[in-house]
Amino acid sequence: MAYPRILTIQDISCVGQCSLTVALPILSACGAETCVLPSAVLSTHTGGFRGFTFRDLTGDIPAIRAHWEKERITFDAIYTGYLGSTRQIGYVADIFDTMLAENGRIAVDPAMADNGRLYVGFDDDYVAGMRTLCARADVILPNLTEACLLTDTPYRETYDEAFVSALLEKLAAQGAERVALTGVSYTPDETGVVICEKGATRYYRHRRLPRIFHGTGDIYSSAFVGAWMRGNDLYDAARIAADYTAACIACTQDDAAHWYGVKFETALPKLIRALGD
Ligand code: PXL
Repeated sequence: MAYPRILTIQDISCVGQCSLTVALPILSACGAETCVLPSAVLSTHTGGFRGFTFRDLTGDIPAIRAHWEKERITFDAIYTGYLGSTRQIGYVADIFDTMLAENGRIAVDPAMADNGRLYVGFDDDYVAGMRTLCARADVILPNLTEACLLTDTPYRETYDEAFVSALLEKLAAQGAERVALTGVSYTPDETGVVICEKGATRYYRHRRLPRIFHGTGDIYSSAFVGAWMRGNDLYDAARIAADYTAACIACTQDDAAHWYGVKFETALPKLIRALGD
């Protein structure tokens, strides 16, 4: 689509290079009109900072949605990430029901866990709510931990292709027929994304960089949605997003002081070049 209007729903972590502070610039760089619905405002993200503030914006959402409906605003895509509460998930489902343009697309990044653990503040009810949202999406963008939680599968550090296939089958049975599963690594030097579309899977693998950074899932998902809405198929969107995320890590990994996120801004020209005209 030439100039899609995308709504992204996720938090504002004022400091930390994740969620809306990366989604907005990345989607804009992909050439999309980007509208935002902040799910919560935090002073920083929750991964490594102590004493962060958290203002849940769940209560504001119905009036915002109602105003948009009155103005007859619709979106070509709705892309959700980290949400403010379990109750908010129901409001996001209302937005799916009422604010999507004809043939509009839904992308859900369950953004609730990594490295085998739920993020601080989330619980089983949130996971159950996220399951219902994923069932409604045209594509979901979980990492391996989130896919395990969504399917009630014990998380494993080491696994094989059969384990990943079983996860994808369970997700499909729960209604998620298109999945870009991130952080899938069968060898120590490589990692990648498995793209599953109605039972057919493809693997895009790339070099694994030595440091793990916060916010890279959001960077990946934002670039994925931006590339997908420009007309790339799921595999090409995953490839473009994975290469961009790796470039963001590469330009940050030697700076020990920059521990809380990646310098995604400096790699934006690479993303724009990869997208082409
Ligand atoms: O990157 C995911 C994310 C988004 N928003 C907040 C977070 C996290 C991960 O910890 O804490 C507030």
